[in-house]
Amino acid sequence: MRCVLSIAGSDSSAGAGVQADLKTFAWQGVYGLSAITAVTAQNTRRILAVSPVAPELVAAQIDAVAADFQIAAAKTGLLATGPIVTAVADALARHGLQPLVVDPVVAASTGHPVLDAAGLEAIRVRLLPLATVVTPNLDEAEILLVRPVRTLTDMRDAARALSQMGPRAVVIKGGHLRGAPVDVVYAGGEFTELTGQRIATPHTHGTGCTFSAALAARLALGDRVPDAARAAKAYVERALRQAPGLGSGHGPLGHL
Ligand code: PXL
Repeated sequence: MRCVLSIAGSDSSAGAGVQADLKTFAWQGVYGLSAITAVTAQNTRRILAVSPVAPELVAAQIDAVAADFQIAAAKTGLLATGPIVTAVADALARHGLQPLVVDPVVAASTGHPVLDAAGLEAIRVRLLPLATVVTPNLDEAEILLVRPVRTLTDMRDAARALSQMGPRAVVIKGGHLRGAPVDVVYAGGEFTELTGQRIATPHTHGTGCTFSAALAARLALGDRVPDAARAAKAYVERALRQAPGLGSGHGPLGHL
């Protein structure tokens, strides 16, 4: 069985973070490993607290599983601080963990800080050069590039600009576009546009984590980036349709 490592935060509501990743991996038929970077206290309404894990302990979790499992792909999610991003980048390089999906969790939709300024810069300088694919949404692309990314044309320009920062491929997710949610995939110098269906539901918590986890699983199973992105998008759409309707805010997806 292929093994995929999630390096991400714990979500007490289990809709995002490592919990979403492990459910996604299970559904995709890969064995999920995890290295927890931070513990969050949150529900479907908001994040109440984020406590980063010591960078040495984050590295120790990666070292422990890399010493004993053949890891077919990895993904990163919430990383919280500059020292954690650095420890993760060092560990990924030390173990040659590839392919690597970087989900740039630079801001939470609810506004609670999830990454410090040093962490943002370390994602740009240390993590993006290691990435097989980086998967920002529009807001995350704006924060990484420090410029507006609002239209399909902006997304194509942003994908080129982000690829200059080192990742082999870029997927900019268009879930926040007005109109049809089109994802822009830039891989091997070619664009692929994935047009999805907008699903009317408030239960969208963890869509970004779920997409990047499914993408990592598909890469582990041998898909090329555009096919992996198409499969991941289809999985998120299905999980949105099957959301169990839990909580009074933005509830979790139906991963299984
Ligand atoms: O979707 C970003 C995200 C990532 N990781 C964790 C989270 C969230 C958002 O809630 O809680 C642990």
